[in-house]
Amino acid sequence: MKKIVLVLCICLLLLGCSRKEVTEKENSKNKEKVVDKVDKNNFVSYNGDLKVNGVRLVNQYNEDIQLKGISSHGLQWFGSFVNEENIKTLKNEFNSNVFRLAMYTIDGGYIDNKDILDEVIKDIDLIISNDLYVIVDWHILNDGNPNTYKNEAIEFFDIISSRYKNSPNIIYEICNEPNNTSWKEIKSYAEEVIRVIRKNCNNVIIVGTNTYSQDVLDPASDMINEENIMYSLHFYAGTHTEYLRQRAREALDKGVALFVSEWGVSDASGNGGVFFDEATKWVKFMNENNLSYVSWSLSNKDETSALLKPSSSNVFSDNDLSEAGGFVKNVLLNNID
Ligand code: DCB
Repeated sequence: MKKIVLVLCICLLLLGCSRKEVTEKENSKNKEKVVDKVDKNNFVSYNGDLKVNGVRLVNQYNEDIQLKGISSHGLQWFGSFVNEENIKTLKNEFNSNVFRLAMYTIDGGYIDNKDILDEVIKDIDLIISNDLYVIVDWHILNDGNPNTYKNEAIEFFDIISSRYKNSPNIIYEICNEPNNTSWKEIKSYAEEVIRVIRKNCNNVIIVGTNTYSQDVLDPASDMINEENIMYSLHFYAGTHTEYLRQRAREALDKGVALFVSEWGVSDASGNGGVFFDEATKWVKFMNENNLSYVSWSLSNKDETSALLKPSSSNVFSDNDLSEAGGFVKNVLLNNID
């Protein structure tokens, strides 16, 4: 009797092991299938929740990921360019996998007119329905110190992060370009806003740095002690050159995870140039370091950094691309390096 029980036990054990082997094989087969299927139509469905691992941005499988795309101009002025046709063009013809919504605080933005919240939500939904990542940018600029409108920022990010708490698509950019302030001020603002977002979700949060998001060495010695935090590096090729790339290299060496959430081929005013030689050096630098980048801006404003000609209507095609627009399209299609 005992023998029979023993044999039975061994049989069951063996059966269990071989079952496990089969499921493991099936799992790895399925994963291969998923990888095969990744294309622009299931970019977020495949990559899922993004994470920050050291200085690297990775997907849900811990694979390195590089986001590349375009930023809107101020939604209060050029919001009509964020529409279904244009988002599809950017995804299908520019290979963009991310779009940034620049919601100004003042100068006609959220602080001046809260109705813009409805537009932001509509735009986020449009971008999610196209399976792209979306950066929700609290676009401080003339307000310099992010603490100026900290309470409103907390209110805004609480609304958005509770509404989209289960959505892997969203990246939070909590202060576009602090200036004339200090890292101490920025960090204390960031910690408060991060606490509010973290009540709802663990999505990646980008924190701006002082001097229009150029002082990327500041966080190196005083990092924000939270998961999935990146720091923004912004550049305009006519103003920012090798010295800023060198600073970025040092910051990366010191463990500062960088995200280039804004860059342009113009000078720092958004106009002047174009500066394609310097921009090409930057693109090379970003690709070599697998940095994600987002170009300023999807608008037809009469300025060099605008990707569309002043004559362009709200729905654009190749003929509407400005010099900058043509260059940026080639960058996104990997034709420039
Ligand atoms: C940043 C801002 C962005 C700004 C661009 C280009 O500003 F994040 O809002 O965009 O870079 O300057 C420009 C638009 C203009 C608009 C103006 C004000 O292109 O059409 O009139 O915003 O809303 C920077 C970046 C770097 C520096 C200065 C600024 N810098 N800045 O290094 O000094 O003062 O706007």
